[in-house]
Amino acid sequence: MKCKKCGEKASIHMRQHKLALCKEHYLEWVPEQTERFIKKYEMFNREEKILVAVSGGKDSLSLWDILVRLGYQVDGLYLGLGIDGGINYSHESQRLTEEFAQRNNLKLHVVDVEKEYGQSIPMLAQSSHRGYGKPCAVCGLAKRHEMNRVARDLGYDVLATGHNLDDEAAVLFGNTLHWASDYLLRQGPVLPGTDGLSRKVKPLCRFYEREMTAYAIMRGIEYIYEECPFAEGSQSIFYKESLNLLETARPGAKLIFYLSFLEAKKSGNLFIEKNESLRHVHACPKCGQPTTTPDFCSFCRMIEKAAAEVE
Ligand code: Q46
Ligand code: ZN
Ligand code: ZN
Repeated sequence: MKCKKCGEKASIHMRQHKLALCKEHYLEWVPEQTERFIKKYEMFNREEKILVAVSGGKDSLSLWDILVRLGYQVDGLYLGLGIDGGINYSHESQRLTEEFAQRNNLKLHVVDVEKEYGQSIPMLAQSSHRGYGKPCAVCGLAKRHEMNRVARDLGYDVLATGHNLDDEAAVLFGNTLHWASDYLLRQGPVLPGTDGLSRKVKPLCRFYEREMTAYAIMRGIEYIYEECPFAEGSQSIFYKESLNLLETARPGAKLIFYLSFLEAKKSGNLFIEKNESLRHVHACPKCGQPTTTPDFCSFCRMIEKAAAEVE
């Protein structure tokens, strides 16, 4: 297989695009495509301040790398979740993130959830009679809350995450199986900001996971290979594997699934009634972030209850 641009030996072949490229041209192609998606979905411009949530994984570090190469004003945010799992996941992912920032002379904010609130994610998940139970539910809630808080407090215009096509297609698959209409309405490359909530963007949402792995490796980015120990056996992994079966038989199926959804949504052809509850938004009296739950937001309630149990 030869590179379509220069005819040298190709390093990657993307069947769904019918495109093969050598290392040099692949490392040019990825930022070019990213720039195209940023413009197409009107994610942000070069005057805006961007905060990218970095986990130490290949996607978020590559996203940071790409945005810097494209000349955007972008700083990083690492959230310390206190997840151990034998491989000391949090410690290792933080070390790799800090190294990346240092090596490239980039500004990184580090927030430790346990230091900030007196509880790590596993502690919050373990606290009894709260009903939050699963670590990923607690973790997702805490991550969304903290990313938003830091972006707001430090004056960033946009929050960027490294979700790739495999992530987005798996979420879409799950939401479709459950016909979760309010989630479907909110899914997309851009979630517009509202009062107190930053705009959220996913510039890598059209890249396959293997394309991001190839990018990280070709760029020599050192990232954490291990998955979070809580990810094992999760539903989203099962959805990803199911979609991979489909993709093997029909190259491009994942991309078509996701892009057709975006098209249907844009043209108003999704038969979803607007959820009433989305409209009753008020500011949480404790942290000021918008919420639809009565009184305090779910995050502040979770922290309060967990703290009360410790006392
Ligand atoms: S970090 Fe958190 Fe993920 Fe680990 S506990 Fe679950 S949600 S799996 S992306
Ligand atoms: Zn080439
Ligand atoms: Zn709150």
